[in-house]
Amino acid sequence: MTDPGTEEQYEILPDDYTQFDLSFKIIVVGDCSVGKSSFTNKATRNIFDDDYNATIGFEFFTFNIKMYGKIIKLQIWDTCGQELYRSLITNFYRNSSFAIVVYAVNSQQSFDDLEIWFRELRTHANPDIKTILVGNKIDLKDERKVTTKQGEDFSKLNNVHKFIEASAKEGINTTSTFIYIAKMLYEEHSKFEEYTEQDKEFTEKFKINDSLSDSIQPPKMKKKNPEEKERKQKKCC
Ligand SMILES: Nc1nc2c(ncn2[C@@H]2O[C@H](COP(=O)(O)OP(=O)(O)OP(=O)(O)O)[C@@H](O)[C@H]2O)c(=O)[nH]1
Ligand SMILES: [Mg+2]
Repeated sequence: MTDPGTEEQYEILPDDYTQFDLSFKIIVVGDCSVGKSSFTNKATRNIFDDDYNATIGFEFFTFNIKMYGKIIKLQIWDTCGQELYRSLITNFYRNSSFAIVVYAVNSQQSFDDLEIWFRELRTHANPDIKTILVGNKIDLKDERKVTTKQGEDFSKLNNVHKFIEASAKEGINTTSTFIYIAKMLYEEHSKFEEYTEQDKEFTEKFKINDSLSDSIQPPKMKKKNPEEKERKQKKCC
């Protein structure tokens, strides 16, 4: 994949940055243990943990980025994959602009269960929600069960906006996915807004192309404190 551009085209801001011009809600769903939290943590805080800490209910992340002269805030709801909590999650689908649906390429079951997650989306989300399908854990080359072609075929059949394969562990296609989402949402939003001359000039000067880059990383953040980690249970399924 090619790089979406040089550093000056966007600036990733700290996740506790409070100002913003536009804010959008993103939901992350998929079976338990496929790497939803790892993917989001790596993308937004540049943290990866080899230990499994199952999400209880949901966890909230933010991704702030300045592009086209505007600060865009993505409010990311990382949900847990346990069936027990599925009815709780349905509340989070509402008003989400993008859904990131994750499976693990080394888990046939998580790929088969995509049918369930897309059915949930069709039932509970806004009809115009966009989806990104992520085949995670591509670093586990020897354990791969789901081919890239299978992911692509599923995406075509289910009107997936973008299909990517990723590795939260190696930081492949993590942050760039959120940059891509911010860009798509900004462009969609700006269709409804009249551009000022200044905005137009900025857009021309700092054109960002559509492709993802697998090499972009956000600034390294501190690890979670031990008490917060303790609150999480070790295994969910
Ligand atoms: N090798 C490898 N391991 C990964 C990757 N992503 C996540 N993992 C590991 O997979 C396990 C589960 O990751 P989580 O991010 O907690 O999975 P989850 O989907 O959030 O799980 P729930 O919160 O229970 O729904 C952890 O041990 C991670 O370290 C990856 O890209 N490669
Ligand atoms: Mg999780």
